[in-house]
Amino acid sequence: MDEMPILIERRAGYRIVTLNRPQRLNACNEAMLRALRDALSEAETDDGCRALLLTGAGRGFCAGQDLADELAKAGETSALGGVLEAYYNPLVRKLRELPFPVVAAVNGVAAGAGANIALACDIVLAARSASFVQAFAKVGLIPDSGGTWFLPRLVGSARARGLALTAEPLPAEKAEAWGLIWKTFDDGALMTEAEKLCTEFAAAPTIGLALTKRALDESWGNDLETQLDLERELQRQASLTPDYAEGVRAFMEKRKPVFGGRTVRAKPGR
Ligand code: T3D
Repeated sequence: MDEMPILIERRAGYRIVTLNRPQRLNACNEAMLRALRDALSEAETDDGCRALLLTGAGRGFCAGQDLADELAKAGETSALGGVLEAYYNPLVRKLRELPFPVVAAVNGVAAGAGANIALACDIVLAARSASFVQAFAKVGLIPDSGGTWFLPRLVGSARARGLALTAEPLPAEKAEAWGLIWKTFDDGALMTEAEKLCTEFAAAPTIGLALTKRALDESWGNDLETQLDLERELQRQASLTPDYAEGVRAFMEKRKPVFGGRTVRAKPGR
């Protein structure tokens, strides 16, 4: 029987999703893409899930599309557009929209769509031995899965073009120095640090974090006036959550706040 293409571990307040085709550096075949889609949807509908950790089994994070899979067949002009429409684009959208932080723990090479799936996560942590490769140029494709959107925004035009046009691997520490990712850790410490962060997120004011994700994402398309209006509206929503009341109360009482997360609902508008 085939191995499960992804593994899901349920922890207190968060889930770990592990891409699990280590013999192919966790390259995505159709079964994996479907399983990943279902895992994200399940996490979204579980109010007890307040963070998600995405990582890879073995020595790689994800080598992008499995080039040996039916999905990658060349020669049919509409085929790859259809694959993006059916799988990769919804995946990237979902990662951005999930109502809690998504942490990528990039344990090894992240190539092609695998690199850009990592960049679609809210926080990218990487092992010192990991690297990011916009491998598309080597096989005659363009960076997809949001690559052409994330790269220039994260590292600027010159570096985005260099990475995309040469497919040169970017080592994790340089990726951190360039602002492509959040932090790098020694290989042996990566998962401990990633889980520590998810544990913190699992006790955080989740609705406030979800609204923060939205404000940051929408800022790319907004001028300052529009963004100020958006901040006013989202802050109004945040201030109506019991977690805001608890945060202020806990501060005044000089104690640690106990946030309800996603199970708390905003009071009616005012
Ligand atoms: O449908 C569509 O195609 C549209 C969507 C496209 C999105 C994309 O992601 S296109 C880009 C696809 N990915 C790539 O082009 C990356 C291909 N892989 C590599 O360039 C290298 O493997 C790496 C730079 C990632 C790592 O190199 P290295 O030397 O550490 O490992 P390796 O020996 O190349 O790979 C190990 C094994 O994994 C090897 O299998 P083997 O020889 O031991 O049986 C290799 O063939 C396999 N593998 C790695 N990447 C893929 C793969 N098999 C299938 N597809 C892969 N993408």
